[in-house]
Amino acid sequence: MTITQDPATDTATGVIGSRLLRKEDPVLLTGEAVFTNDMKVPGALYMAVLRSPYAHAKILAIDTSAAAAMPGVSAVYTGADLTDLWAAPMPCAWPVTDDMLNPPHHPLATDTVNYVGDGVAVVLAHSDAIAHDAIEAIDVTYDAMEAVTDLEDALSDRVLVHPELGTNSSYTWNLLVEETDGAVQRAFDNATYTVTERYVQQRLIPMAMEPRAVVAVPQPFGGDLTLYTSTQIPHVLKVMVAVTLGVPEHQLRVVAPAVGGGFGAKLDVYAEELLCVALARKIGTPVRWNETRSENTVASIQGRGQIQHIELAADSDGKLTAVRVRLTADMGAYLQLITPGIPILGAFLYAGVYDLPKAYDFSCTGVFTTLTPTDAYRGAGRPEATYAIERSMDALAREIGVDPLELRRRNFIQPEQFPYEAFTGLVYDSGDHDKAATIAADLVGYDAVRSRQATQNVEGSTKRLGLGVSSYFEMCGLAPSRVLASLNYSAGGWEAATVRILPTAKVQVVTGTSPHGQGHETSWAMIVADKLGIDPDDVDVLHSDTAIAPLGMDTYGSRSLPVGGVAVSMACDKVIEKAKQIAAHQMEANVDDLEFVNGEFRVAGTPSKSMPLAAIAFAAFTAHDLPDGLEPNLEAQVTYDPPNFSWPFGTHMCLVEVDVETGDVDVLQYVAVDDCGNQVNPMIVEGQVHGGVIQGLAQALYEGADYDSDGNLRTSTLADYLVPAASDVPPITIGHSVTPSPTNSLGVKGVGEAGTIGSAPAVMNAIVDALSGLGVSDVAMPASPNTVWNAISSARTNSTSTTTTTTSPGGTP
Ligand code: MCN
Repeated sequence: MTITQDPATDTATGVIGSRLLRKEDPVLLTGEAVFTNDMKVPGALYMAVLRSPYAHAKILAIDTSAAAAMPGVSAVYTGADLTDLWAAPMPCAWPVTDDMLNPPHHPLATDTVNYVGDGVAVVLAHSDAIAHDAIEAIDVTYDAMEAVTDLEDALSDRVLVHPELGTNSSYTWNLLVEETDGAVQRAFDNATYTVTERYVQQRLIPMAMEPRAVVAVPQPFGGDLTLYTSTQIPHVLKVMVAVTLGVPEHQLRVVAPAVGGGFGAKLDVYAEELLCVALARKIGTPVRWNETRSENTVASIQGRGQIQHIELAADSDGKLTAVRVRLTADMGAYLQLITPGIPILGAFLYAGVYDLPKAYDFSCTGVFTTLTPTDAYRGAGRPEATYAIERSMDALAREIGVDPLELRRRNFIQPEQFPYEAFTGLVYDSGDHDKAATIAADLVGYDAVRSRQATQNVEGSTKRLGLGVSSYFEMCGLAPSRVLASLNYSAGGWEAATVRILPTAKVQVVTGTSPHGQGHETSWAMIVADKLGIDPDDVDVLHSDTAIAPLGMDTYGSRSLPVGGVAVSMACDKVIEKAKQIAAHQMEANVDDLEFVNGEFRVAGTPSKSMPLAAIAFAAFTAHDLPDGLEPNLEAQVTYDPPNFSWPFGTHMCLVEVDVETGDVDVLQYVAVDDCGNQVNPMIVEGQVHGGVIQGLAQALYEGADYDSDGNLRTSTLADYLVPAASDVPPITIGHSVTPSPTNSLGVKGVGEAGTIGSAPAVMNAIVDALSGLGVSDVAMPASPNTVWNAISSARTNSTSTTTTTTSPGGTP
């Protein structure tokens, strides 16, 4: 990977901004980290889940007798056996409309199965192997029904997934913003240019290195229970388990041990978590479950799954005058934790980074199918929105006959317009899109590539160069909580932090974030070290255990730094304020005369009179000589509800060479320029961007959950579902600009999803750019050689049956 840094902004002098190696890596790299599945729990019973092989079927009978009689099997339960254990259906925390339809969903199906992988029965046994053998011995009689796998067919209600609802549509959510009534239609009527595009966001299967795993351990005499689980959301999960199972919340502890990635798929409340807790309580024995890789492909949520219709209207200069979007979003068989809200998260981004007047019309219908439920996957709604606007901006550029980068520049929100109140009413905190685009263009050698293209993409050449551009906003750190309430989102947007200076001046930080690969232990230690003037090695970051960190909103949506990290910084400020009172008292100085520099309090103007933080920490511990009324000990807690979202942004560019004879796409160069405000640790930022880019690139070129018309997943192994290997990853050049956020004291914005948001449209725009000279105006994702070759062939067929010739700035006809 080539790393390029904007020299004007590479000015780190303190701990913040330095490229500190991650504190969490040695234990991971040496295999010493303890993941849920590594936990030794004497006496635990292993749970295995029998899953439906049908996408849609009635359960006529279940015979568990043979399984129950197998040696080593402790119990077998069907859905009907366990109905008394559920105090409430499985939770959906985002009822996006008041009339949203949400069929009751329990951890095991009882009458009907609604997707391949739906749980039907469980076995508890003395080993994992016995449990898996025993589920094979359960005999289920099904009456198969027609599957519903096609989104548009689902919308027609021809076959109902949940007949009791009377429709497959769960909800329709609208956002119409018009300066005056009819502004959108008028803009389209008066437009010089319009484009109408249809894109398909294929379903993706999140592939964390660690599949899910659960261990539920009840205390011997009833009462408390500890749930260890590979989750991103121990705090949210605790509340949801309490509500769904009727467990007293104060008797429940949730721990996320080392978690090997989540990418949104572990931001959920899963049937297996509820089953393990419910069964452990029922029988008073620890119960554990490990997801197999093949289960992971059907029993954990999937991402994306949308059909997008987008229309742009533009004036004679190519300035956008209106955007209209119609989405059909695949919910799958049931609504999981935030399934319905995912496309709504994108609703605010279909005008991208452009200065759109109040002429925006968005509508989304969430539709049930007989497929695995969908939910958050890295970017969650925002990559989809960015894909649609960025692909259609290229279509508009072709329509006008202007360079795609030039068209973007004509439409960018300008730096002086920030803070910018968007047509949606949301305020974008800060930005400089042209700067990010210019850095990207320089890194890719934009003009030189365009000339190479003109020379290379001549008639008859079999290798075509294409250059794709994508500019984006990443809407993250969603807050304040009352704004989330206006979207019907059931959780808050705040985060909690405690900073505790121990008697020997070592520091404990307790955070409500729950890292699973993002490096919070390092980043939070850096923030504290910078603030307190100490060594980052002297800071220990405690997280992901509700007994240690009882308050939190967890990790997702690139929120942890702009909300949780800022809370840590604020807790440092609070602890310094308390320490200052002790220092003033002990130095017999006025509090207002003290300054805190490099870890010590000094009397302003009298540098010889100082007291280090370490001395104050010990004084706070002994409490022998504190100011009257001041509580002993040096710790502060903050719960921070930010006043606004944070808005990272950037421009990605991708250079490809497409072999028109085979459809093979070779990514020659990838440039990602991301601006996430001030960077706490540039190395972690680059890692996040790098991983994110590869996930977007994977959607563009390789990955897709492919189902047959009966609802069977055809890509259920890693031989069929093409997660890119290291050798598939092209050279990635990372650059960045720094535009601090004015919303928080650290000036930071999140970055965890940026790479994924920017990358898929950059890659696909590059492919279409390479082939536009051949009449290709769209290629579906994933752009496998076969798909690309078919797109070329049908364009050739069309061009021989018409006299129209298509031209583009990128290609030669
Ligand atoms: N960071 C920084 N300076 C910035 C922005 C971020 O140094 N200006 C650092 C932060 O301090 C933190 C990391 O970058 O160490 C990511 O911070 P942030 O952007 O706040 O994102 P979160 O920590 O909230 O992570 C969530 C995000 C999401 S939504 C997905 S999905 C995702 C991702 O992070 N899943 C991941 N990155 C992942 N990385 C790994 N290894 N595994 C996953 O499952």
